[in-house]
Amino acid sequence: MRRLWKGIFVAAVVILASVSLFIFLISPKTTNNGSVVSICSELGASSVAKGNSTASASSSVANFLIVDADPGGPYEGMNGSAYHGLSSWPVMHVFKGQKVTIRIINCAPSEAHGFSITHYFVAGVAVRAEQSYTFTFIANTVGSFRIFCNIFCAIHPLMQNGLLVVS
Ligand SMILES: [Cu+2]
Repeated sequence: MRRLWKGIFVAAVVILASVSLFIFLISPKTTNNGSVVSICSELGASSVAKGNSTASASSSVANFLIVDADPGGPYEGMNGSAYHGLSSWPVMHVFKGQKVTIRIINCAPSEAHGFSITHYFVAGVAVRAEQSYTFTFIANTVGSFRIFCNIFCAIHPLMQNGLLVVS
């Protein structure tokens, strides 16, 4: 009788493993290289967009992701700036000479959001709903530079107090 139960157990494990493998093989592979909409839908379960990040001092590059989102979600504002009152958010700390790449994705379904950095990205960009924009610069000036939305939007006051720190 014990051998019978053991056989059933082994068979169950094999069937479960096969089904899991099958589901894994047929399911679509989604990565952060996918469309903005798919990235936005994954964000709720990940910690990809932290508000404050410091680049690795030993690296020549610094990469950041900015998520714009409308009221309701954990990323409301810029990386959740709506939930941080008057404190600077997000804060990106890089080191002089690093090649900084910032990718902005706008998860808002219908509203454009802007992105600008004093000194480094004065012209700024308006990122349309469900679009992304990536730009790169060399952080060759030391200092603190404000990051803010440069176009009017419904949550404009909540997107005025980001910071780029170059040291
Ligand atoms: Cu705005």
